[in-house]
Amino acid sequence: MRLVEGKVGLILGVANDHSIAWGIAQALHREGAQLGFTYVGNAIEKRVRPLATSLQAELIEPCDVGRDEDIAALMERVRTVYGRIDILVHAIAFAQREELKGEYLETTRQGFLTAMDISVYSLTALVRAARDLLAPGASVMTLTYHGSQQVVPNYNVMGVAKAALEASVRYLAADLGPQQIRVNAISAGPIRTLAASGIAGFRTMLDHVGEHAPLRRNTTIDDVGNTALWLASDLSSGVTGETLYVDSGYHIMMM
Ligand code: 0WD
Repeated sequence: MRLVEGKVGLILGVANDHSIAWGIAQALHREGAQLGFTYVGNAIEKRVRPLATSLQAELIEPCDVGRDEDIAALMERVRTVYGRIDILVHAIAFAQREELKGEYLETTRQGFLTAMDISVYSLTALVRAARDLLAPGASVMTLTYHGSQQVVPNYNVMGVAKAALEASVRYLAADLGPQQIRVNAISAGPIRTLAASGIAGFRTMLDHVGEHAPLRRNTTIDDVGNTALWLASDLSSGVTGETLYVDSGYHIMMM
């Protein structure tokens, strides 16, 4: 019996084959999950469709998580195609490029609200809309980064957003626990993806972590995928409201 055999997973946040969500999708597929995918915009659709099709996805739908009507339409499709959700993966974040360099102090109101809306509120919006589709035993997960806890140069408003995201995970876990639905975050080490390329000095960060992390290497999307698989499976049945680090141990280091 494979680890997530027969479970239905909905994955938001595959942009290409470097995406963390793609590492998660591959691990879930390998262990028997049926997967649905979303994309935002035509350029991303061109990349997501072939990837999703290669994993026999029955559902490939557009969804801009900044739009409630998109989220509602997505959940109606999920209801028709699968009738339930066992695994919900939120691997989405967005901040304007100009917010991801220089001083946090220079964050604009609009930049702050956009980062919060797309990177934080979207998880709550999705879970709200999916509430009656989430089956008992379901696992919801999101992706975060240690810039939520300590100051990482240039991460700025996204660090503030990730702190709010991690708090949202705890509140959602408390709300949904009585229905036996679990909500957790994976705090990944830096990985070279489309989203990461927007952060000033990302290359330097990657090199530093690779040299100084306890495991002396950077995190891969397979590392994250395998932890996500554990969170999605019943092996983690007692774990909710947690932020799990998958970062080669980097966050335990000081000097
Ligand atoms: O180092 C890293 N790459 C880390 C990423 C370390 C720790 C955490 N993370 C987080 C990110 O903050 C994000 O929450 O992992 C999550 C996934 O990010 P990723 O895999 O690094 O990046 P990417 O492959 O770019 O996927 C994120 C996608 C978007 O890509 P682009 O680059 O086009 O913005 O999120 C999606 C989009 O596909 N996205 C949206 N989806 C729906 N509605 C929206 C939106 N409004 N905006 C962005």
